[in-house]
Order: sequence, then structure tokens, then C-alpha cells
Amino acid sequence: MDQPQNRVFSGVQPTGNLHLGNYLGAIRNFVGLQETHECIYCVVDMHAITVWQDPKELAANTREVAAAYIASGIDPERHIVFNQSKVSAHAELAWILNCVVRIGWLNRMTQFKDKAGKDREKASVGLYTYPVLMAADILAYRATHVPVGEDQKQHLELARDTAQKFNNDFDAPDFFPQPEPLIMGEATRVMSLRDGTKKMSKSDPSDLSRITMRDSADDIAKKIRKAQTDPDPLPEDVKGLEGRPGADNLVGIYAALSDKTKAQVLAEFSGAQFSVFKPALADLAVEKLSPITNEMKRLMDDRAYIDTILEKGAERARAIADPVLARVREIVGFI
Ligand code: AQP
Repeated sequence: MDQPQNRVFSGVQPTGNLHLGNYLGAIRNFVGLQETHECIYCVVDMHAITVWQDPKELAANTREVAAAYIASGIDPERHIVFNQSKVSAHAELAWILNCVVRIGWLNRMTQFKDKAGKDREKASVGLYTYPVLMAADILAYRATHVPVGEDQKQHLELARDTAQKFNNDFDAPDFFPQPEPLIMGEATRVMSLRDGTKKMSKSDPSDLSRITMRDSADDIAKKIRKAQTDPDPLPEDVKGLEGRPGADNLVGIYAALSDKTKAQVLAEFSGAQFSVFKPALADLAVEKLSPITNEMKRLMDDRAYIDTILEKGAERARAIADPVLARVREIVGFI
């Protein structure tokens, strides 16, 4: 079976409140990889249900993530866009890999600890084995590269260990490649606008903590104006951002949105007060995000188009994953 050298797989959960962190940490990087890689971009609805999702909202959010992909510049004709639950190989391979991955590995996953919180006994089994399904997503396509935000690094390491253990256990050298994480840009970890020490996240109860891909220009300006900072002006170099998480976060967002480094942004704004920097950041964010938001709205009004994209994408995804699964079945000894 031929091993592609440049196959990208990644996904976003349709859990609502798609935000600037998802865009800068993931989706925008997905767009850039299209020129050099064969890309498979998934709306990971099976991951989403590891915590409760209202079925109607899940369906709408699935279409919304697909619309965000396309509105951001992913070309669903040249590359593959689909939703995970349409391709049964993900679930089937996840089961086999559940029997490869060790409980000790999962016990070390910090995202489970964070998401399950104190009441772990009440978390779903799916939330616990989430990283195994993620390994299956990637390995079902024998993907070589996975663009993600920094928070997914540990899960990627588990996917690499899983590939290696499967190859060793079944004496199938090099069957699964070691997927490489691609953690790119100046905003690999966008922080909450209300607390610069916490990741910007879909599930934060405060809407002011995140800029979403649905926000109007006024919403964006308001959220940036209210973002938590400190009374000092911007420093002249990156070292001066140490111990100033709110300032560091806003400078990082500006850098990522303007395709500059933080050092370049500080060279421009050194000594500026936030009363000057925040409106400049708001203008930039509106300039970059509003066209995407408007295009997303337009696409969301054309449900038939989105559904056709997802259906065709799933067909093409099955054409890659099904032969991999057939080989996995043979390797494992299923008749
Ligand atoms: N704050 C972030 N900064 C940079 N990248 C981020 N990503 C998520 N948050 C940030 C990246 O976005 C991609 C899709 O994420 P996801 O939706 O699959 O899962 P998540 O990490 O659980 O997203 P959230 O928003 O943080 O949701 P909750 O609130 O449920 O925890 C991934 O590549 C991720 O790295």
C-alpha cells in the first residue's frame, strides 16, 4: 500500500461558539497548507458528543464549521471536507486502537483532567477515550501531518505512540506513519480576553472571553475594548511582555492577524497605551474576520450546498479510509 508523503488531516468540533483561537490556531493554517499538501478537513461530530450536545444544535453547528472552512478559503473541490460520523472507518479503527492504547497513557491526558473536572465519575467514557478516536481519525488516512493548536500537542504524541505500538505489536513495520504535528504562527494558543492565563475556549461561560466567527464588527470592537490588560504602555520588545498575559495575548493576536511577528508589532506600537492599541487591533480584526463571517452567513443560508459538499467529501474520504481499514483487518487477523 503506497504511503503518501504529504497528506494532512485535521478537524474542528462542531460544539458552537467557533472562535478566534480555532481560526488562528487551526483553520487559517489549514488554508495555507492546500498549495503544498493533499488535505482532508473533518468536522469531528463524533468528538463533539463526548459531552452532551443538543441534536438540533449539533446539526446546525456541523454545517457552521463546514461553512467556516469554506468561507476561510478551503477549497472543497480540490481537497476533502466532510463530517466524521459519515465515515464508519473512524469508529471501527478507534475500537481496534482502543485495544492497543494503554490505560496509563490515557490517564496522563491533561485535557481529560481539565474537561472532566472534579466529578470524573460522571464524565462519559467517550471523553476519556477521545484521544484514541483522534488517533483513529489521523491514522485511517495514514496522514503524515496534522495542523493543530498547541493544546492538542499531547494528543498528537499519543497518536504517534499508538501508530508505533500498532506497527510493533502486529509486526507491520511502517504500516502507520508517525504523524507530525504542525503548530504554526504567532497564535498557537490564543488566550481568553477576560483572563490571559486561560485558553480562549468555546465552553467559557463568558461571551466576552472570546471573539467568535459570528461576531459583528461592533461585537468585536466591544470585546477588544473590554479585554483585560494592565495600565502600562506596550513595551519595546517581546521580553517586556513577560508577566503581562493580557498584553501578550493581544499583541500575539495582532501579530497573527497581520502576518507579523510580535517583535514587529512592538516595533510599531512601542510605548503606545492600550487606548491606542486596542482600537487598532479592533480595526484589524474586523478587516480580517468580517468578510469570513459574511461569507459564512451566505453559505449557511444555502443548506443544500453545504450538505452536498459534506456528502461528496465523505465519499472521497471513504475511498481513502476503507482500503486502509481492510488492510488493518487483515493485519489484526479478522476474517
Ligand atoms: N485558544 C486556542 N488557541 C489556538 N488554537 C486553539 N484551538 C482551540 N482553541 C484554541 C485549536 O482549534 C482546533 C479545533 O479545536 P476543537 O474545537 O476541536 O477543540 P478544543 O480544543 O476543545 O476547542 P475549544 O474551543 O477549547 O473548546 P472547549 O471549550 O470545549 O475546550 C484544534 O486544533 C485546537 O488546537
